Amino acid sequence: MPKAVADLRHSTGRRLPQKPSFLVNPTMEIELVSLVICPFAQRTAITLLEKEIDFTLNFLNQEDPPEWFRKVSPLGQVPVLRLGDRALFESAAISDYLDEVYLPRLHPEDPLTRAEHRAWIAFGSGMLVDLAALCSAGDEAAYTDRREVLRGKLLRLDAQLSGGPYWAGQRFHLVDVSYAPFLLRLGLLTARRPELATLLTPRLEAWSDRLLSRPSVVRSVADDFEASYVAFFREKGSLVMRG
Ligand SMILES: N[C@@H](CCC(=O)N[C@@H](CS)C(=O)NCC(=O)O)C(=O)O
Repeated sequence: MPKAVADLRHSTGRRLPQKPSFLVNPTMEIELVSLVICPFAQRTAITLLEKEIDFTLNFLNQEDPPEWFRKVSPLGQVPVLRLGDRALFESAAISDYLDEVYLPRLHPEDPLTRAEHRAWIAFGSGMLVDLAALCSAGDEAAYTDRREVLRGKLLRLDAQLSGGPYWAGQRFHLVDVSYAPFLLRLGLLTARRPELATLLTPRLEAWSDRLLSRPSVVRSVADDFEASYVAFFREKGSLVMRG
């Protein structure tokens, strides 16, 4: 097991005190089922770490997924969060559940603002798909096309940012969590293709720096994350990962 994975096991959960007891069984085992390179599962890991919830991280063997996984994950996707004898799939549903049950609250209290944050989280999910498409592009034309799609979306994102340091100002929210995996990957790609640095406006760059230095984000990936990420897309004939 990679060191970073073992490190994830140590923390103590803090639960909302006023919640009815049926919401949380204090002895419930929590297990995050992940894939090393999965940005959606990374969102879940960051959320668990931010809330200091005890959990075990396990990586799925995609070649031979266990029977229980096939049952609980209808699309065969991670993350899956096992909670005792129940299980959740879909990273946004998992985050919402964790936020309702564990402190600190990472969604805004105001319902309208919370809905706006959820909408931008969904927008960020689309950007994760766009980024995977950029990584999978096998030639310059496809790569450039994907890069420009991302540039347009990042400009939309820039227009949403507050004065910082986080999305909505001083407080860190789930919407910040949701973009950290994207920004981490973009940083790795920029080291390989320096022109990608032009995708980030100064505000986006400052936000990215702040998110990527957050301990929960640093600890949310396994030691072999970068090597696995490069290898995964290299196998697909990726232009960016070549060489
Ligand atoms: N909408 C899902 C997306 C999850 C997803 O795309 N997971 C990918 C890995 S990053 C996966 O498990 N892929 C395996 C497959 O589709 O067979 C979520 O937010 O949880």
